[in-house]
Amino acid sequence: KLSGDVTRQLEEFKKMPALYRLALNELENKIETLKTEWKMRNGYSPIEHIKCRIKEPASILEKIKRKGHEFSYENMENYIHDIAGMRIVCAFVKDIYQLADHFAGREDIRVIEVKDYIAHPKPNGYQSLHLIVAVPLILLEGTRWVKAEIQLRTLAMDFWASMEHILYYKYDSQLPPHVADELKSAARAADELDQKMLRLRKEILELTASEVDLPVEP
Ligand code: 0O2
Repeated sequence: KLSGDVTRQLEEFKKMPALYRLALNELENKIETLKTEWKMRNGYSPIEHIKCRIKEPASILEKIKRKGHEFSYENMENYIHDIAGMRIVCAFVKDIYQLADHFAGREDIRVIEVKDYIAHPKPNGYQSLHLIVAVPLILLEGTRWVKAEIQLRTLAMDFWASMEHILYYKYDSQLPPHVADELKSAARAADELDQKMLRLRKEILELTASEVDLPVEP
């Protein structure tokens, strides 16, 4: 006969995919609302597009192992924060921080942790702002706050990260140094592209403002 604790863990484990899926749907709705409202207000939304995914069981197991833990429901809850994952792709870096500030001020999203790989890129060149958040799910048993990871990136950062993911991420052996250097230099190129686009935006805004005599946005 299974002990009470194991039975409870099994029950939780069975409910898990549905809970994460529902929480992710809630989060997606919030972001869609925000996107539409921003567009109606300013004619422009800082959100280019969003993508959601639930982590595959095999990938959860592999990540717990990679982090040096045994598989258990507790370890999964404690160490894996990105079972529900959302990626928000923005046009400009300043949009990313504007969104992160917005999330920090909301009552229906708790920001638990911020990992700023834009200010501090990973050694391989990876850039993104990661937020570990919790969103409330109103269930019959009461309110349950479910964790999710939001990755915020520019289009250029997303291009680099998607390519790197295809090419190398989770590749088991060491990369030859010249390949690692090339990847890093591609990340710098993405960063330069972001900065160039921001300069262009500023110039275009200045031109538009001078034509119609409007104050220029900072
Ligand atoms: P997948 O397959 O994309 O889901 P920690 O903060 O140390 O507890 P964690 O969760 O590894 O652990 O934190 P981190 O570094 O914030 O990474 C979370 C996710 O960010 C990864 O999930 C990737 O999606 C993405 N990521 C992080 N580093 C890189 C990188 O160097 N290149 C790319 N392309 N993506 C990266 P997974 O589960 O590792 O992978």
